[in-house]
Amino acid sequence: MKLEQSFMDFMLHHQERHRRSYNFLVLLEAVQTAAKYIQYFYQTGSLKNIMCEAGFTNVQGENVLKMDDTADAIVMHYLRRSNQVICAVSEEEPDPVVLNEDGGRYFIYYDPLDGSSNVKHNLPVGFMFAVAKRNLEGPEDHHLRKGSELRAAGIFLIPNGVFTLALAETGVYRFHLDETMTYVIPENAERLTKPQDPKDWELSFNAANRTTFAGPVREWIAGNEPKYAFRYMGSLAGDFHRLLSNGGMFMYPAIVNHPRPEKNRPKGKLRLLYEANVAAFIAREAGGAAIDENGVDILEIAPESPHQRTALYVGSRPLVEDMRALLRRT
Ligand code: AHM
Ligand code: MG
Repeated sequence: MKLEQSFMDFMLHHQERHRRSYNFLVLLEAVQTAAKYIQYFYQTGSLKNIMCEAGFTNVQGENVLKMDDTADAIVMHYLRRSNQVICAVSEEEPDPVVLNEDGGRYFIYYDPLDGSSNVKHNLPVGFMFAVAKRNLEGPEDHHLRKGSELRAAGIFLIPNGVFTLALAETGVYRFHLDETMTYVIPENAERLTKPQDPKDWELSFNAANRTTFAGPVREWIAGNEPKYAFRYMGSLAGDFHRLLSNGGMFMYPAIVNHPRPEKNRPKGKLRLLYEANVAAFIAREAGGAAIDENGVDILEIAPESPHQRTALYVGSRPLVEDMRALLRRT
């Protein structure tokens, strides 16, 4: 009988090897417990009639689904119970939520259910999160942290039961849910940091928006599109998941040429703290890169507000650098 290594066993040994605290372990235990509940509710969501709209909008003016609300309540509950979190920023909460002001050690930024348009079809969505540590040396300043200060970021792909975790200066690991709802790391796990073969690279963006992109981006697409396969699921969590294995580039550029100017999104669509930073941090640990519309590293953007948006180009370094050169030329 072959028994795989569980996620908690992996983390315990990782923390001990690097002489790190168990607090982080407790936090991740809360995060993975929340992910399993989201998984369960998502799998049976159509039967519970929670895959539909909740009847209100969030702080960003988007229609909230009952499932969004359920997922957020689950995550917040387990984060609060963990006692490890000083403050949490959620896509579904208007303001950062203070959970354990005195005893908490971590900041967490999360999107409990990324890829809303997939929900009513039961297609893949993601619970995405990023973790930064409080200032242990001096008084806590409560500032939103830059991506370069993150200690970890991860994506639970739901309902597929796959969990990708990047740990600072350590690498990227992938876990799968087994028969007992335990995340395990298969013995023959694929290495996500290996250089990918350019013949497998894929491009991923919403092709319906292509005429609305800035000139350099359209130029890049025209020159590169024929060379690669094209895949788009409409969920960053799912699309980025593919790229981690195959390589290539996911992009959600700024929308600047929409025929209806009110539909322009000069700052992009995706949120910096709990979408772009999560992908950018994982990409960095896997050897890739991520930039915004000005060619600035996503991880170097100093956040000014919890729900700030950014354009995003993330994936294999040669493609991202190529795009950076074009964006910087203008
Ligand atoms: P959400 O957080 O409301 O689900 O929106 C974010 C999602 C990303 O997962 C995805 O990459 C993008 O929005 C898809 O947008 P579009 O439907 O415009 O292609
Ligand atoms: Mg989202």
